[in-house]
Amino acid sequence: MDPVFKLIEGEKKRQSEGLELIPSENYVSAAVLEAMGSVLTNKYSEGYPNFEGVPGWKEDKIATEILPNYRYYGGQDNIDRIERIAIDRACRLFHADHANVQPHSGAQANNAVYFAWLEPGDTVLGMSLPAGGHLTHGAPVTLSAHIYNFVGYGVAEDGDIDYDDFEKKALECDPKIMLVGYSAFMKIPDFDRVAEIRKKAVEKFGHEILLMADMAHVAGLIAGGVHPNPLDHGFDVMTTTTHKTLRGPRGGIILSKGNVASPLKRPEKTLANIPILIDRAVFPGTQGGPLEHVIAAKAVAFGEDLKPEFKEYAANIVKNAKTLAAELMNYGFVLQGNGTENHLILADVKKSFGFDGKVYERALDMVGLTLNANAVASDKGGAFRPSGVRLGTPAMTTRGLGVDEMKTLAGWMKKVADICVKAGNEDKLDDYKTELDAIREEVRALALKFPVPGI
Ligand code: DSN
Repeated sequence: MDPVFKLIEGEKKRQSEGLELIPSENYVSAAVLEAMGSVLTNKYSEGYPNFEGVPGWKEDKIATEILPNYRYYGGQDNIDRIERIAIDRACRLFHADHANVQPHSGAQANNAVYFAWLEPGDTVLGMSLPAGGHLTHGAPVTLSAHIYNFVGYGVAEDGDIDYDDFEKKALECDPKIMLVGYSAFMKIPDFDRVAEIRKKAVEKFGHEILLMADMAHVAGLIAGGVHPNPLDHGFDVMTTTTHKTLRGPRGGIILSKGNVASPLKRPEKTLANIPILIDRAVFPGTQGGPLEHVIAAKAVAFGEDLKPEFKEYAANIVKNAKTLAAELMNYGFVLQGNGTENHLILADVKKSFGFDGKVYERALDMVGLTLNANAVASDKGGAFRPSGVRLGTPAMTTRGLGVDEMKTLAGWMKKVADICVKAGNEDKLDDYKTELDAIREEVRALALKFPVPGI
């Protein structure tokens, strides 16, 4: 047997016997796995299906409707229908006029929006990386930061967006895009306030400004109705990954408001035409052949996200996160923002206990609890020795863990923190192997009671 398959078995065991606390990870259903591992991976389909009738396209027309398309290869009958189902379901989930379901990832989705709307040198106002923004929101190491000018806004003492700073910068830097999005932020953004700031900036600078939301972390909460939807609050575009709270395959999508039409003709660069500009920017602008097996898996996941039980799942994610945050604070963990309003928790372990996030990440790995070391606001530790850890509840909630288990989990996290205080650094953790192994066995026993879907 190819050793790769042995390693896949090893990964199944790791996932089954441990608990996933990384807030950007989740477990897909067996149906999503099946669509992703299908023969659709054999097909080339550069271009797009015809958008006529989407959204609201009736899936029961699958067998009869004739579907002209904008593709560069033949043999697209099934592919076109699958992609139309994915587009229609994505539009319904997020109240969008159009969805591009082809981005291979969230980074590809963001880069396509920039390419659709900006000229080289144009300015984007986005959350800075140390404040919780994403690499693609302007980190100097990225391609987009080489092409465009990014101005970063920060978070205030309470962990929320510093809206005064946002407004001041918006009225100074002449942005072409104002971007709300993040990778480590636990408040609910005030989308209306940002829309108001856009109005002022448009009045001042006299040109259209694109309002963009990167909701990769909370898209599932939006779909589940427990988080506001930026597209309902004046935003033009929303990007997201599909594998986090949305619980689909790894990938990205772009939702937008505006005119939906053939991507073959270059439209005027206006906000009204943003869906067409985005389609052209994804293909051929920044990507080649779409991954239709992944698009099929996105469609299946969106079908699951539209079901009533997904609303319950989204509500439970938040309930679990709030419980876990409260328990951790009782144990002396200092949390950025003093808790959470979504699925994500950022703990400043340096301030709480004196060790850094990397030591804690390593120690928790040893007991089967997986999270990631993460910078906190105004971190002095740098990217490799950050002061905090980031964790969240989407994956555990999928497995069915509830508030009782969150309390148990917080207890284990405190015990591991006490061991880290004694050990001081990673090299000394092995001296406490007996204590760590005892916790590992408890974690394994609990994890096995809550099976991973699809395994
Ligand atoms: N890597 C993702 C996260 O963990 O937030 C963002 O791309």
